[in-house]
Amino acid sequence: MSIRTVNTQPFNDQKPGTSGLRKAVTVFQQPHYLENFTQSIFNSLEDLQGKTLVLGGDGRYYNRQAIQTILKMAAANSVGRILVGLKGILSTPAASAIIRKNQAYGGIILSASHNPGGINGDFGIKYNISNGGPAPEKVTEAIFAHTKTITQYQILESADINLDHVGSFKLGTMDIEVIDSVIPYLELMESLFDFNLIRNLLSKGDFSICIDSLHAVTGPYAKAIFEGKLGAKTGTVINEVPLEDFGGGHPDPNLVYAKSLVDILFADNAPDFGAASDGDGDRNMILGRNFFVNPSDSLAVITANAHLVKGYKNGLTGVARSMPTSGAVDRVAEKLGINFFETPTGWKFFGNLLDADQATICGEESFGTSSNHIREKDGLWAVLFWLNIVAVRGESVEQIVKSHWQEYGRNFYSRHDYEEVATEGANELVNHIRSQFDTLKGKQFGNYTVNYVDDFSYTDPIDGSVTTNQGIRIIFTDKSRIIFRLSGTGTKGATLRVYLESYEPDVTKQDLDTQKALKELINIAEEIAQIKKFTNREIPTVIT
Ligand code: VG1
Ligand code: CO
Repeated sequence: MSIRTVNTQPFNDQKPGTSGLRKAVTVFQQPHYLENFTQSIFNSLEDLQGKTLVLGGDGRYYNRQAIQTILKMAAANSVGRILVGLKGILSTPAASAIIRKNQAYGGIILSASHNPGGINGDFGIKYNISNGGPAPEKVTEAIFAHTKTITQYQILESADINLDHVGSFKLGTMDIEVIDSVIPYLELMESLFDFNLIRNLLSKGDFSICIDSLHAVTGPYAKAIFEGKLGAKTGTVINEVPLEDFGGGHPDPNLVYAKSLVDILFADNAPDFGAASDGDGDRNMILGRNFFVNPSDSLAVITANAHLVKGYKNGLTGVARSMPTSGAVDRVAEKLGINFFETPTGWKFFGNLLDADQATICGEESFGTSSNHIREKDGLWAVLFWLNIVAVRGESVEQIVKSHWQEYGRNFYSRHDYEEVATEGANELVNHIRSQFDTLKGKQFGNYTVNYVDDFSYTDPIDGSVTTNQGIRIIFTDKSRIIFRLSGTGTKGATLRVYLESYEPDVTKQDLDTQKALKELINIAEEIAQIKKFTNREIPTVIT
C-alpha cells in the first residue's frame, strides 16, 4: 500500500454553515470536492499524528463512499486509530458520546441532518473536537482558510474496507475499529434515566407510545431502547429502517414533515405519547395525545422537572438557550436561581458553557435539547427525559405542559419558515429591515410599542470570542419579540425564519390557538419586513 499525493485546486464554496459543510450530493461527487475539505480538516489540526478519531454518519446516500475515502485519507495523514460505527453509521449524539468515552482527539460526522437525502438530496460533513462537540468558529474558520489555499491531498491506495462486522484491523499503519453503533449510547442513556420506572410505565399496557424514526438514523437506536430495553410492544417504533433517501421524505421532525406521526397522535384513540427524530438523531418532536409540545416549552418543562430524573437530581448549574428560542426557560432558571445564557443559533455555542460547568441543560427552538452528558443535541435523550417525567408524575403530556403554563405563564411562540426563496430577495428583505433600525425605536403598532431593535451579537463568557449578525431582533415594551434570521443550513436559495413570541400570564387566556394569539405580531412582521413582496410567497412553507 502506498500513499498517493494528489494535486488539486481550491473550491471557493467550502465555508461551513450553522452545522458543518452542507451541499447537494452532486456537488460532493465532483472530483476532489470531499477530499479537499477532508484534507483541510486534517491540515487545520496541528498535532494529528498518532491520534484517535471517531467516524460515522447518518446513513444517507454517499455515506458509504465518503467513509471509505476519509478512512484512506486518515491513514495517509498519519492518524493513529479510527473508531468507525458499524456500516459507517453513527447518530450525531452517539458520535459525541463515543468521542468523549474514548477520549478521542475529535471526530468526523457525515450528515446533512434534516435536509432531504438520496442522489438528488444533500450531503454534509462536520468536524467535532475532543469534547465531543461541534468545532467552534475559530476551528471552522481555520478549516475554511485551508480550503482556499489547498494544493494537494494525501490518500492511501488500498481496496475498500469491510465495515459490516464489528472488529479491528489495520489500514497502512492506522488501526481501524468497527464498533457497535448503538450500545455505548444505550448505556449512557441507562446511566441518566430510570429505565425500571419507564419500563413499568410502558409495559403495563395503559400508556402507549409511538416513535417515528422517519427512515433515518434513529431506527436501530429507538428499537433497541424502547422495544428492546423498555418493554414497549413491537411496532412501537415506526419508519424504523434507515434508508439512503429517507424513503423520499424530509427527516425534519415538525408538524409538516413528520405528518405520519402527527396523524397518529391526533386521531381518535391516539397513543398517549409520540416522538419523531431528525436525520442524524440530534433533534426531536414531542407530542401528547392530540397535543403538540412546542420545543421551547419542552426545554422549559425539562428544566423545571429535572430534579425528578436520576441523572439530574443533584441540581443544575445553569441553562442556556439560543436567542430565537422562547423565554419560557428563562422564567424557570430565575425561579431555580441558576445561571442563564442566551447564545446564537447552533450547538457549537453551548460547548464552552458546558465544558466550564456553567450550564447543565441547553436547548433550541428548532426541536434540539440536550445536557452535559454529551456536547451535541440529543433527540432520544429528550424523549427519555419526557417519559421519565411522565412516569414519575403520573400525568399526561398535556397536563404537565398546562400546569407548567399555570405556574410560569405561557410564552406563545411560533416559527414561520419561508424555505428556498430567492437569495437576492431574502438579502433585500434583511437590508430593508436594517434601514428602519433608527426609525423603529419607540414606534407604535396597535397594542405594541417597539422598545429596541438590534442585530444580535454574542460574546462568549468563557473565551471572550465575539460573534455578530446572528439575527435581527425587534423587541417590544412588553418583551414580545419578532426575530428575523436567514438559515445557515439550507443548500438551495435562502431560507427566511421569522420567530414570533408573546407572553400570557392569565390562565384563562392560555388555551388560545397559537397562530391566533400571535396574529397581531404576524401582521406587524409583514408590515415591517414586507415578507410577501421580498420572498414572493403568500404563506410560509412550514409553521411550527
Ligand atoms: C437549524 C436550526 C438550528 C440548528 C441547526 C442544526 O439551523 O435552526 O437551531 O442548530 O439547524 O441542526 P439554521 O441555520 O438552518 O436555522 V441539525 O439537526 O441540522 O444538525
Ligand atoms: Co440534526
